[in-house]
Amino acid sequence: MADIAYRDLTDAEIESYQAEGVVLAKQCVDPSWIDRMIKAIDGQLANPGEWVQDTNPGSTQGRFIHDRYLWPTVSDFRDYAFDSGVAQLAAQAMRSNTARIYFDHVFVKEPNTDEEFFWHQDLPYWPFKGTQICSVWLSLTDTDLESSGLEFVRGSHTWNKWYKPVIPGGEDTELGKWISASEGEDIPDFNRLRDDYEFLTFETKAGDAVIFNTAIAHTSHGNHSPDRRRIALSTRWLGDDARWDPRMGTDPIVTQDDVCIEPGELARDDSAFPIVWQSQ
Ligand SMILES: O=C(O)CCC(=O)C(=O)O
Repeated sequence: MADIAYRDLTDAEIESYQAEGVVLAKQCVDPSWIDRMIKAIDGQLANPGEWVQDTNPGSTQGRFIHDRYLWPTVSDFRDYAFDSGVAQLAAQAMRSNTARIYFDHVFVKEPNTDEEFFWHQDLPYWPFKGTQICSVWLSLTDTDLESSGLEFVRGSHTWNKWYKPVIPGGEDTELGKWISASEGEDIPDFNRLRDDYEFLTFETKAGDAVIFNTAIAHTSHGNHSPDRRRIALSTRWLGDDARWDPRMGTDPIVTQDDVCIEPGELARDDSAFPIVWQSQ
């Protein structure tokens, strides 16, 4: 366990994460990770993994790509997950004694990409239950709302809501059909409910992280910049109270066949979900 944070979260940042469900943590990895991971991501786009989704393969404009679960097989992603210090930040935000890696997720929106990421919570897609589960979304390029920064419904992680996962446009795919088998209520179109809820959005510089609870409703808008790429690397973390819960429709990257724990047990499978950081 080599994970030593570039910096700690402050008490105020931890408090914000807990109350709002999300916090912007400015400059929280060594700057050398930025170029290294952009190169690794470009390598990944040229040679995509098993789980890639790509709206416009090969183009440098109008293209939204996401790829995930890279740390088990690609050394740069493994090094980032284990050595950049983001596990410690996740544990601090969650007030957890441990942070186990679940998966990593690359999101690239090339210039002039209209695709929005629909409103969603992450937890209904994942085979876990618990309150100490989060993402550390690292901005590798600068973002604002125009260039596809993230947007959140403030405090929605506390609503005790379970919104059904969807893959818009992907309903006919194997994965889309499987995901549509999930439980839950339809998520409201928060874009039409601007007066009824409070929203949070952040301008980020490369090296800033947005850390958010897996139950918070969030989206990303299009990248309307004519020339700026939007590149982010999100890592997904399990804290002390995360329990294995492989329901119908959850993400098939890790299934019951891949773990040595039973449904309902704490996610203490050191091989599938290794501990990257723990308190002394
Ligand atoms: O970066 C994006 O476009 C979407 C990010 C997101 O939804 C997530 O990390 O859960």
